[in-house]
Amino acid sequence: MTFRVAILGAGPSGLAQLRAFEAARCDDAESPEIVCYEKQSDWGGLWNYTWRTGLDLYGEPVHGSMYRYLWSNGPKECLEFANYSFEEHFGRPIPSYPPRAVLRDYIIGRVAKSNVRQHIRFNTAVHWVAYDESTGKFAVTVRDLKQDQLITEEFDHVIVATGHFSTPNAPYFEGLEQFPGRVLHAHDFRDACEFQGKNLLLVGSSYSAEDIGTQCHKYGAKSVTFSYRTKPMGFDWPESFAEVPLLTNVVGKTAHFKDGTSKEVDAIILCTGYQHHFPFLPNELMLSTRNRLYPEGLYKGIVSLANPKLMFLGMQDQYYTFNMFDAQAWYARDIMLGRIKLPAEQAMASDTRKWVAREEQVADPFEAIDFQAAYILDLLEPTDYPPFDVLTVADMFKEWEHHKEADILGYRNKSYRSTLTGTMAPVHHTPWMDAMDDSLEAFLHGKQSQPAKEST
Ligand code: FAD
Ligand code: NA7
Repeated sequence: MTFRVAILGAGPSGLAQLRAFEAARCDDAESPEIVCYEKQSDWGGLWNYTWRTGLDLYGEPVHGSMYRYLWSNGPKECLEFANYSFEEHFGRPIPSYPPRAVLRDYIIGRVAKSNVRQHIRFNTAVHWVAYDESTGKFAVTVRDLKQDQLITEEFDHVIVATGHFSTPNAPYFEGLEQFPGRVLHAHDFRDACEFQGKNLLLVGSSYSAEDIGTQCHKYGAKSVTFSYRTKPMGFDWPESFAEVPLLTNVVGKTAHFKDGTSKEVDAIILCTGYQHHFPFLPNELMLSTRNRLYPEGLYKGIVSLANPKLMFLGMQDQYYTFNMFDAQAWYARDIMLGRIKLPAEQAMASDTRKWVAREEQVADPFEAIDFQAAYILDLLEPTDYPPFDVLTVADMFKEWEHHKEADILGYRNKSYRSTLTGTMAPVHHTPWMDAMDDSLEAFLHGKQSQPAKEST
C-alpha cells in the first residue's frame, strides 16, 4: 500500500527531498504520493529575490532574506551536488563565487530535469499540522492563497523544510524609537545603494553583518561600524570600518557602546540572526533550538524525537549547504522507504545527546567544519547518495577561512578545484570589489549593464 508524504517548503532542502524520491523511483522502489506545499509562487526558497518586505501579496510573512548584489559567501565547490556538477549545468567551468542568480539557476537546473515540479502546490501556505495518535496520521492544513481557501489533507509523514533564516531575531535597544534614520533587520535589507554616503551601524558579528557591511562599503557607504555582543569578527578591515562593543542605547543620531565610546550614525541594521519559527506546529511537535550545528531534539539532525514520522531538513547552522541537504534528504527518504530502520526511542535520544555533547566541545570555526563533515559522513554511510569527497570539501572551507582572514574584501577573487570534476575554477573576469552587476548575464558573459560605483 502506498503512503503519503507532505514536504513543507520548496527551497533547496524541500527540493532535495523531491529529488531523493525521484532517484528512488528510478530504482523501482515503492513510491509514495508526495505533496510539496510552497507559499511562494516559484521554487528556490531564499534564492528567489523579492523586492517585498513585511507581508506578501496575500498577507503572509515574506520569506526572502536575500538582497540585491548578493554573491555566494563560500566557494561553490563546497556546495556542489554530488550528482550534478556546476560544469554539467553551465556546460563549462565557471568561477568559484557566483552571484545569487547563478546559484539559483544551478539549484533549479537539477530539479527542472526531472518531473518533480508536478508535486509542488505553489501559492499554498502551511498553517497547521496535527497528529492523530489513533490513526497514526498527520492532518496538514494549508491556505490556498489565490483562492483564499483552507484545505486539510492527511499524510503518513511530514518533512519540514521551511528554512530558518527568515524570521528575524530583533532585540530592542533603548532610544531606537526616537532614532531619526532607518532602523531595519537584515531580513528587510534589499539594496546597498540606499546607504551611499551614509554612516552605518550594524549590530551583530556574524555572516549577515560581515556581508551586508562589506556590500554597503562596495556600493559607497561612508563608514561601517560593527557592534558585537560576544567578540569582534577581527578581520583586517579597511579604514572606513570599525568594530566596537555592544550598543547600549541611542540618543538622537548618536549610538553609545558598552566601552563608553559613541558614534553618530545615519542608519542602523540589526544583523542579529534569525529564529527557528514554526507557527504551524503544535507544542507537542515543536522544534525549539538556537542556530547551532546539531539542534537538540533531532535524531541524525533530522528525525523529531517527539514523533519520528515528523522530520526536519536544513535546520542546522550551515557551512555545508546543498550537499548536506541532499545527504539529509536521502537519509530521510530511506527511513520512509523502510531501507533504514530507526532504533528504539532511548537509543535515538542517547545518540542525539552524544552529538550535541560533541558539538559543545567545538572550539573554533575549523573544528566546526570538521564536526559538520563528520555529521555528513555519518548520514552518507547507509544511503546510495553518490559519494563525494566530504573531507576535501572541509579542507576547502578551511582555506576559505584563511582567505577571508587575509583579505575580507578580496577572498571572492580566489579559485577552488571541484571535487567532482577535478577542474580548477577560472578566475572571474572582474575582481569582486569592481563587479557591480550581479546578473547572470554579466557573470557568465562579462556584460556589465549597470553603472559602476556612483559618486556620493
Ligand atoms: P529556504 O531556502 O529558506 O526555503 C524554505 C522554503 O519554505 C521557502 O521557499 C519558503 O517560502 C517555504 N516556506 C516557509 N514557510 C512556509 C509555509 N508556512 N508554508 C509553505 N511554504 C513555506 N547558503 C549558501 O550555500 N551560500 C550562500 O552564499 C548563502 N548565502 C545566504 C545569504 C542569506 C542572506 C541567507 C539568509 C542565507 C544564505 N545561505 C547561503 C543559506 C541558506 O539557508 C541556504 O542556502 C538554503 O537556502 C536553505 O535552504 P532551505 O530549503 O532549508 O530553506
Ligand atoms: P547568525 O550567524 O546566527 O549570527 C547572529 C549574530 O547576531 C551573532 O553575531 C550574534 O552574536 C548576534 N546577536 C544575536 N542576538 C543578539 C543580541 N540580542 N544583541 C546583539 N547581538 C546579537 O546569523 P546571521 O544572520 O549572521 O547569518 C545567518 C545566515 O545568513 C548565514 O547562513 C549566512 O550565510 C547568511 P553572538 O556572537 O551570539 O554574541
